[in-house]
Amino acid sequence: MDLYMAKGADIEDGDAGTVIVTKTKTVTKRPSLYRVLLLNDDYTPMEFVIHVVESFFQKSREEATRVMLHVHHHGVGECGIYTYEVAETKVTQVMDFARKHQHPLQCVMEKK
Ligand code: TYC
Repeated sequence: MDLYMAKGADIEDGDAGTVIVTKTKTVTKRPSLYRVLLLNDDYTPMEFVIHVVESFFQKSREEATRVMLHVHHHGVGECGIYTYEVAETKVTQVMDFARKHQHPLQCVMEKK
């Protein structure tokens, strides 16, 4: 659903001596949201995944442990919901960090 916001009246000077009043309507679209997901694998240490969730997704150690265990048991789990650019940045940060530490951890985003 689009949101319509009425802006103020614009006053333009048209033909000689004629004042034209126009109204501007701004259409504001709410940004699409994306889930950032972690995928399970058999090799990435649990402690590493907890650290990733804590440090890149601003979760408490308790919440990060809960997310890690959910992924471990169900194969996939949500770390957070963000606008496109933020979600993309999180995915890149996690993938770069996992590669740097030679873990096969996978992080993906999906449109809500
Ligand atoms: N399954 C991994 C293990 O037993 C732990 C793990 C959890 C790996 C979550 C990835 O996204 C993941 N060491």
